[in-house]
Amino acid sequence: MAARDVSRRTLLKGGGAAVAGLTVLRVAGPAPAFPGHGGGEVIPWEDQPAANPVPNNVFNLLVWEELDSWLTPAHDFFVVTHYPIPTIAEADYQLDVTGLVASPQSLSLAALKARPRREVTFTLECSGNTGYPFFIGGIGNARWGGASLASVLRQADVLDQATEVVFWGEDRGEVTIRDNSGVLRGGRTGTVTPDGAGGLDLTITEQFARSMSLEDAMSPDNLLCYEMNGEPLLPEHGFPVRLIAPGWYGVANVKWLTRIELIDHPFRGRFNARDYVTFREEMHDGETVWTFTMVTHDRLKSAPAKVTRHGRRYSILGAAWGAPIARVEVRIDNGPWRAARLDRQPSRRKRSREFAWTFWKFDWGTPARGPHTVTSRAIDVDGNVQPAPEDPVIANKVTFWESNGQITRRVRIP
Ligand SMILES: Nc1nc2c(c(=O)[nH]1)N[C@H]1C(S)=C(S)[C@@H](COP(=O)(O)O)O[C@H]1N2
Ligand SMILES: [Mo]
Repeated sequence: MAARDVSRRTLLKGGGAAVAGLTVLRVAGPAPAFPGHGGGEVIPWEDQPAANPVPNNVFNLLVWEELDSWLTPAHDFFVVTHYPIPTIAEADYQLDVTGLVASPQSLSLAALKARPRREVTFTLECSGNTGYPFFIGGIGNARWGGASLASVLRQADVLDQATEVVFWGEDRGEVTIRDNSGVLRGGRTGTVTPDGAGGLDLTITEQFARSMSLEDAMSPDNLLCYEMNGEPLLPEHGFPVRLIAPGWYGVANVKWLTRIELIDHPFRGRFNARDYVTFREEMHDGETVWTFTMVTHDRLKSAPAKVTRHGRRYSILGAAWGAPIARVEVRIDNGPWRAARLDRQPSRRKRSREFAWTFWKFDWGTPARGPHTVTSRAIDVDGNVQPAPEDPVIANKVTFWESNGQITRRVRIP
């Protein structure tokens, strides 16, 4: 389609006014703490998360009762890894831009740092967060610094037939795939073994990779990120370079990024096509059908963080994220929804470029002693409401990904 080709070329050459006018959001000054929310006695939730069954792959989870700063310190920021954390020496680091490009690139860390530095404050959430009883703290907010991905892609001179961009991490590990075809030979490195159910398993070493469309990759928000809260990335967060794709669930934010490959077909690696796929059982025209969708953009969500007591008065603090937030409402027990007060950061007026969580506060007054439930729901600037548990988008979902339904916590007032 001609119109699409023109806009695509405009995007790639950076010629359009829309592209020229866009810069990644800059946050001025130091990190706003938790303004006006200091002190008080924290009343811990009664429903504490279950023990973590995978402490090597998932750690540093946010403890909601301890939330006390708008930016999450890097050392406290949750980590999700699927393979062992690779060690990359800064001197050896190269980012290759390959595949369907006219000018392949090989960029050192120094070369990336020499490019104009961009910043974005973005709340990164794992799409599995709040999908499992142990996993309720897979979220953090940081100020990410780096170079524009779009400008590097333009420099590589992407060929017209390229449609998709694969981001390869340096980490890799063994994965076992069921050999449904029954004809796989195992390849050069893979091993085929009986799966115990009359079939065969193929075990291969797979490298972490995630793709997005070229159009999504060209978003001016995306960073080849080498800094977190003004410091070099920690090894567990992707040192020396990771992709930061603001507005996308964690899995798209590829750590230890060493290769960017332009291709002309959909990429079907583990993290696009096998893991991080949401299954729903839906009714279409009276028939039960299963739908399978890839985890992509963040979804509207909020959570109560903690209940605090000042003398006899109680308040509830929380966070909302995943979309530009207009309102947050709180429900105590089965009472009516009542408005919470939002904290607004100065940067947040440019609402379409809002990628950081909003903190909110609810004055509870002097609740009756005993057990209570606290539920929050966020409403975005388009009027969308964070779904209730019985909303079909949540109720029909059988996988734990994208669990953005309303969260209810339990607390006992002493
Ligand atoms: N190379 C690589 N990148 C990765 C992952 C990984 O295992 N390997 N995990 C992804 C997932 S699922 C999440 S939620 C985020 C977590 O980023 P963090 O560990 O810095 O919080 O990294 C993403 N990027
Ligand atoms: Mo994740």
